[in-house]
Amino acid sequence: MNFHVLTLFPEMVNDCLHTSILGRAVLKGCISINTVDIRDYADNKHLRVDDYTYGGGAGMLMRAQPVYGAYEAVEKRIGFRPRVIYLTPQGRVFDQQMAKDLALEQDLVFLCGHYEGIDERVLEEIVTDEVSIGDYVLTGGELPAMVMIDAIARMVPGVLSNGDSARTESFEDSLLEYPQYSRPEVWHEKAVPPVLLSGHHANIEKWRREQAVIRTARKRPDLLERAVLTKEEQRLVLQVREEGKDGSLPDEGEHE
Ligand code: 6GU
Repeated sequence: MNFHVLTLFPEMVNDCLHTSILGRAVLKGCISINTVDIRDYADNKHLRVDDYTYGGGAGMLMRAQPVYGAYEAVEKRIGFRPRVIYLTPQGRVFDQQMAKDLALEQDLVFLCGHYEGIDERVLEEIVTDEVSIGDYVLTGGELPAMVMIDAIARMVPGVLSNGDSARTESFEDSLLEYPQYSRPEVWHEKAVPPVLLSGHHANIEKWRREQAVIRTARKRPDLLERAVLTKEEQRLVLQVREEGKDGSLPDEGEHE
């Protein structure tokens, strides 16, 4: 998978995305990160990328010309019109399903805006998807682009070393992940749940699934609308709802 990022801050994006797991994925050839400096495509001798807005009002806008130039450079390089994702709080809110779907593309272009936005006319010509990462306002599209690239890249085959770890965590089956423990067996007088030391794999799987259901019911009950639960699991959810009614915090351990 090739990620192309059109940005005024290529070093910010490059440094971040060549670190840790994504850096290793680049070295392995599973993904590539191609940052394109929009300023390199400005056609005026001062390399200006921003300008005032027609009609007045506060703030500057990114000019259409250098943004289009940066886009054309990518199109020429890959030889077809790719999906272009514009990062904006006005877009559809990003989620795990979108990350999975986008991971199937060969090339993805991320357009990072700054100032008060980008001239509408270039957006009309090149943007195929508008995406937000949540209901709050950021200063630019770089952080959202990096958030999306991280989430998408880890769904690309070969990026995660353990083939399983992409499947068995939070949001799989619309459930949060179960609690996990490592050594020592007792820490600050808290013991690891005994079932995890039993070596009985069927019981361990059953316990983990129950914990995932309980956690989701407690922390993110909204996710359960999309989860497929057995009758027994639905009873667990009802139990958690009852616990919450007296205003006390439910005890994590009581369903072991
Ligand atoms: Cl994608 N961009 C900006 N600038 N702010 C945001 C956002 C995106 N998503 C949430 N806030």
